[in-house]
Amino acid sequence: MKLKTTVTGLKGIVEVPGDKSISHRSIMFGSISYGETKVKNFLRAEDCMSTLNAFKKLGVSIEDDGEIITVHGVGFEGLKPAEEAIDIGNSGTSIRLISGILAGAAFETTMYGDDSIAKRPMNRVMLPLREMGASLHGKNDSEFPPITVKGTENLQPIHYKLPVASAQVKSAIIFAALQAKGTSTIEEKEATRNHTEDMIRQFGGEISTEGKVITVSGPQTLTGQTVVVPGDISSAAFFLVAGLIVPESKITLKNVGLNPTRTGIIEVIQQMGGKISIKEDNRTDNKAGEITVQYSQLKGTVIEGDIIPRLIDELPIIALLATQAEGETIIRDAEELKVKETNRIDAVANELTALGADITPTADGLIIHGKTSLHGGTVTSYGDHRIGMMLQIAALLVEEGDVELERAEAVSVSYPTFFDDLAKLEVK
Ligand code: SPQ
Repeated sequence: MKLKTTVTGLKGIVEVPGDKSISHRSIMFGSISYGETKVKNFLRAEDCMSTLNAFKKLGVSIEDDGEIITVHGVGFEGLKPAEEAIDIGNSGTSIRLISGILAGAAFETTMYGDDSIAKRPMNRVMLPLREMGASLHGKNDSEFPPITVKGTENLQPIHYKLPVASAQVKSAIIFAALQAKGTSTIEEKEATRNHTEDMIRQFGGEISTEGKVITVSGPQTLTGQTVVVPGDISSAAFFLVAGLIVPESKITLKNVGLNPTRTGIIEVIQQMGGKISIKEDNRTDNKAGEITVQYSQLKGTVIEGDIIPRLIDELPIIALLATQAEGETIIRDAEELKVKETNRIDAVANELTALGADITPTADGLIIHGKTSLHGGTVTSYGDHRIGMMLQIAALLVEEGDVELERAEAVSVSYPTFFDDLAKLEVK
């Protein structure tokens, strides 16, 4: 696909679609609760549809009237064996969290996905879930999908120290712990997104967090709710950066989720001297608000430590931001980027270098020197939605030559209307 290039003065308002992490969990919590759950502003992107279709295969009735999704919850006990293996497409969140849910179901389920999913590590969830009594194995006894989960109605509680900072691993264990008889404790390496914990409380359950230790007792019974999904800050991030680096721009993002476990990018923008203002909307249950950014003179920074999980999915677009900042930006402690939809350290370094950036991959991050001007070329998303969207924002700065993006269709994994929303913004 030929990307839009040579843009100045991007202006307007974008309402980004619903949060991917919360949309997945709304279907999961709706299914394992009793009674009806209504989901408003559900993200109808490929990843979340994978979760929705997985629960249909597990015997849950789910309707979509085009506006509201209604999930007729069956409780953990009401899930039924799927007639065939479940395709979860490109979605790491689906395969890992559903493993935790199925750890308590006394039947066998196989889940598989695309070429990227076939390379995502699963030991991180398989080891603790086995310790709780479930049986899980990957392809040819490896840790890689397809994976088969055979749960047990006799799950044991666990005391587990997470070896990686991962909301997916934490959530898988929490879903299993909700079904185990007794109290489990989970110690995080660093605090990660807490949507699972928030939604347990919203659905009438109990869970407590003290520092990095989460305590949850089982078995618990949850009750269906209405979930209003806020806009996804990880999708908004592409327009935040576009507004900051395209000369003469001013963009407002409406209804963006502002859960503090997700807002690391806002702090980095402020640290780099970006012009950003936030108006919180106190009328909604989920913390959300309006964010406005303007073209800014930026300076390099260091991004490391406990902020990393709070912006992990934004690092590719933050790397582009850093190419337009004066001086050096160092990203450290981000080795988790290597096990996302693609190796995002290498993908970002290769593709931005191909467009003229000065960027060096390291074992746990990137070193970027700015400010650089970008030129045309042929680049690839590697089938990774966030790499594809980052490259389109990079292309906006290209004044000489075309930018051809291979595998552009990947953006539909999280943001099917991304190119349309960009096209709606006024340009000078
Ligand atoms: O679902 P998937 O494929 O893992 O998606 C990604 C993404 O960029 O959209 C990661 F590649 O988001 C993860 C995120 O990185 C979504 C997520 C969640 O909803 O719990 C948690 C993070 O993953 P992890 O492994 O750090 O827990």
